[in-house]
Amino acid sequence: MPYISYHDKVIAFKIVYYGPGLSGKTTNLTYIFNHLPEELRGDMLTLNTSDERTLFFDFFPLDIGRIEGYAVRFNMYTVPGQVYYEASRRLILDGADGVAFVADSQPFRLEENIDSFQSMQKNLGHYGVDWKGLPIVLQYNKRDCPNPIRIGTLEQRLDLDGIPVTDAVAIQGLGVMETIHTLTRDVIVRFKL
Ligand SMILES: Nc1nc2c(ncn2[C@@H]2O[C@H](COP(=O)(O)OP(=O)(O)OP(=O)(O)O)[C@@H](O)[C@H]2O)c(=O)[nH]1
Ligand SMILES: [Mg+2]
Repeated sequence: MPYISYHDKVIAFKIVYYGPGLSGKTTNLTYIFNHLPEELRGDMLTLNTSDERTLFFDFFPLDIGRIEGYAVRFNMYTVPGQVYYEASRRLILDGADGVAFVADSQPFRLEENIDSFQSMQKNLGHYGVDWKGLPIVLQYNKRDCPNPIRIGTLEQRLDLDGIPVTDAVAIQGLGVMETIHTLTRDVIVRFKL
């Protein structure tokens, strides 16, 4: 559930970009950040290793307007994808209202996508959250790579019937806005129900 301040009239949702290392989570967030009007967003915080990998998380707040008198904010996060940061990933997932799962379409990354999705399911379960009830968008990123995995592969392997899917070349901005629009719409719809 989002954080609601009745006093300040603010509703804050948490959006998390999850996925295996180097799948393009930070690239998605940076693109969104750079293509928003400045007045809608706060500063972007990135904590990187020396080789540009996410160390803990990336973050920026996005104010999208008002719903019934309440200012609506999306707090946008990425997790670090490298295998040994599992504890950080779990921590960042706490309280997520929606997840964009950024998969890497390169064929040799298939199993890492699957492991990462399963770790997300497990980490949500740790907080008592059934991932099936959570808005999730599955983004097949890096569609510009040679022989990208077929769309549908991950849904089939992970039994994800009906999950919203987008395809993207995040490095060129393709599919990035579509992914976040789909996700934020689903998050708001779920909240209003
Ligand atoms: N060819 C191609 N490269 C991409 C695409 N999206 C991202 N990349 C590249 O992939 C590399 C990793 O991108 P990041 O956004 O840092 O990946 P990440 O998922 O944040 O990685 P971690 O922080 O380690 O989990 C960078 O060199 C990006 O430029 C894409 O659509 N196509
Ligand atoms: Mg990153």
